[in-house]
Amino acid sequence: MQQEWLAKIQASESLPALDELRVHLLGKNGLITQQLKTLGSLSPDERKAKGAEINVIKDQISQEIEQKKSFLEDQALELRLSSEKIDITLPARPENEGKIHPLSKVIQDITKYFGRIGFQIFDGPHVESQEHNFDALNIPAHHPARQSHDTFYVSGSDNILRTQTSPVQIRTLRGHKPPIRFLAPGRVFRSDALDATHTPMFHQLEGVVIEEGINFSHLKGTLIDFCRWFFDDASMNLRFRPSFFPFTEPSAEVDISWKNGKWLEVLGCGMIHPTVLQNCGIDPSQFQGFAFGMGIERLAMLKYGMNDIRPFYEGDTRWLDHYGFRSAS
Ligand code: 2NM
Repeated sequence: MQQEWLAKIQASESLPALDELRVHLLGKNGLITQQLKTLGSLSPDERKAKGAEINVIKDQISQEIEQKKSFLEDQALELRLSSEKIDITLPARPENEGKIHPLSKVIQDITKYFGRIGFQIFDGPHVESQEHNFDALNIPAHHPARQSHDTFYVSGSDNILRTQTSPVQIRTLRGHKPPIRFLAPGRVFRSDALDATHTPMFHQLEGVVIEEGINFSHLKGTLIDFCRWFFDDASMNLRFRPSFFPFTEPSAEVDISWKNGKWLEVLGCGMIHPTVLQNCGIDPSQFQGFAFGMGIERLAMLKYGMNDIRPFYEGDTRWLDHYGFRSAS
């Protein structure tokens, strides 16, 4: 019988068939189990001899079943592996792919450039105190920028929506000892006229360098090289035009010479006013610095040839599909 069952185990062709055999032989009511049950009626000597004999057979059958089982399992796996393989040379099905928004792309590019030359990035709240947004920046109470037609006031408090990202500079400079270089990109809010180039919320990116011995040539070199990199034109001409900001002295606006030979303003900058440094606990006789600021939407529109700012915030995926970018690079 033992030879007969071993042959059947060998011959079984599937895991369920093998399991059926196992139950038939070794299960609760299996043939071998039944044989073991007959031992009770034998004399002690016979029981010992027969018991040993049956157990040897049982072990052999069990072992044989286990071996066959792992053989059949391997076979099943091989079959799956060969039947489920895919042809990776087939072209991918067209999928809807998300795009990087032009604002994100411009911020990524600018932070990449300045990141390489040691600038950190800082952030701050959109709802600000007037002290951070105006007073500390040397913008006095009577200054036009402070009048309500420009500024959004938060009702029930003296707070406002920040009109520029410079309050981030104030917070950062009060919390960190110079030397320091950093950028503050983010949303700003102004109650402007609504048209193709103005919305009540837009994005700015400002940068600050404060170190011992920083002067206007550092500012010029940095911003000229940045503009040439950003607009991908190594021989681009730039013009620094004298200007005024309450928080910088001297101040300048930077124009780039555009395709049609026209000058286009792209950023504002200047040497940080000693009063602003003092307001942040920095001694202007030891540390000097420059700062600059630019409008992200304006840069994006110039670089990518767009003429309307409003679709930036409409969330129309057809627009994003056209103007968006495939990945951060
Ligand atoms: C600009 C133009 C010129 C500026 C100044 C500062 C601070 F806080 F450091 F004084 N932050 N940003 C600045 C200077 C911004 O934007 C057109």
